[in-house]
Amino acid sequence: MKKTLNFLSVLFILALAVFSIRAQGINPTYNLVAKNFEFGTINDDCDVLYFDVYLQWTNEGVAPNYEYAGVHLFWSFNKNVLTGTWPPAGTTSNPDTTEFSFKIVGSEITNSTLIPRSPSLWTAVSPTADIMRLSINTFPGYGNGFAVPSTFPGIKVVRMRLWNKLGTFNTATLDIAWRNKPIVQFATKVFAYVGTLNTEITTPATHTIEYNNDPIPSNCVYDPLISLNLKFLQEGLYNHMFNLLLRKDTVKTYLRNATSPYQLIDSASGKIDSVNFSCNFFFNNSSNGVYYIVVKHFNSLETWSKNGGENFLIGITHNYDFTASSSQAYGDNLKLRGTRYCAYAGDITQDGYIDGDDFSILDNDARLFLSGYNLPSDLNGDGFVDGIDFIIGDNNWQYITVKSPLNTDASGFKFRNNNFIEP
Ligand SMILES: [Ca+2]
Ligand SMILES: [Ca+2]
Repeated sequence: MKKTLNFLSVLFILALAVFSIRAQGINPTYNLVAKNFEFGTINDDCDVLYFDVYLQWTNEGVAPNYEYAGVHLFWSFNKNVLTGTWPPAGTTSNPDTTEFSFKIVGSEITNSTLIPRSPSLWTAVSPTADIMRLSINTFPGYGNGFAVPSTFPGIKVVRMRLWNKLGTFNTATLDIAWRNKPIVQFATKVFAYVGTLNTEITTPATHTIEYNNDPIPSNCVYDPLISLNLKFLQEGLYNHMFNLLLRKDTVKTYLRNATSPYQLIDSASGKIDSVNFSCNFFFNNSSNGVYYIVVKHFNSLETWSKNGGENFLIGITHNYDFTASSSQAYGDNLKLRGTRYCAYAGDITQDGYIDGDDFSILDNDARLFLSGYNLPSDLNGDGFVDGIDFIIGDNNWQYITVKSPLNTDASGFKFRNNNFIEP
């Protein structure tokens, strides 16, 4: 029996050894993906395109590991999206000329000597194509590469930025594609340490690009036409002793025509910063015009900008500060806290009135000791409905209403639907 066991043990150890030698010889497989294509603005609308390159190990449990050795990345693309003189100056490394910029602007690879290098643009031959290129970095040597993760989406090898410095991209399709084998010259290659050997493991079939190839700058044509830097405070969330907002809450901002019937033109959402009380809003569906700015927050009173509206121009950031003076709001409809003006707290029902209906909800929730995140009756945003919220709402329960040019009397006071102002 003992002999048999020993014999079985030897067999088992041999089998393990053979398996481990074989496993060490198995190449890792991977996905190489270019994605998250996004347009942005540096000097002109839509003059810059960003995208990420991710590498993910895909045969965990088959290959023992994927130790990164390097990647050499090439894409063909349509140079006609760019407006400068082609080819750009320099052929091997031209990340930043007066007309073009193709740069690495981010990476999750912590060892910078492993990030691909020398981004450049030029025209390749055999076959001819206009290309973007990232060169492989120095191979680190076995044991010095990092483990490529198998969890989605893998590691961000680089975030790239293609900037057309002369202005908005030309309208054309980008036609970006991996330049792959069997092309010999300037083809994408992927290397790993297999066992201890630096091994090329390139499999073009797993190189993909997640991009809707509409003529560019398709998702940027309307983005951003009008931008608004808004300063706004919610009375409930604002602690004037510490000059801070207790929470960064989402507010929704609307543009409405400044003339009757004050048609709704556009909307945008954003979070008010708890320290500088500001947020940038981008309106994609507006043209030049005079608009009222209307701000809504889920338990504050809807607040309109001052009488007459604001003049908005495409491409120019409009600044508006509701906190500086009560006169910044239509009908001076702001409440002073410390030295700053805030939107009234307490329109829990969001009907445009702070009144008994809201008070009842607060009263009821306080009796139930309600707690939680984003409760409409939690006016100060501390997670509890209690006496503090009553104090904040104090004095607001008697007829604070939205003031706007809509449904109002001459002072902008909002009527109920029956035009009756409750006592
Ligand atoms: Ca209400
Ligand atoms: Ca509270």
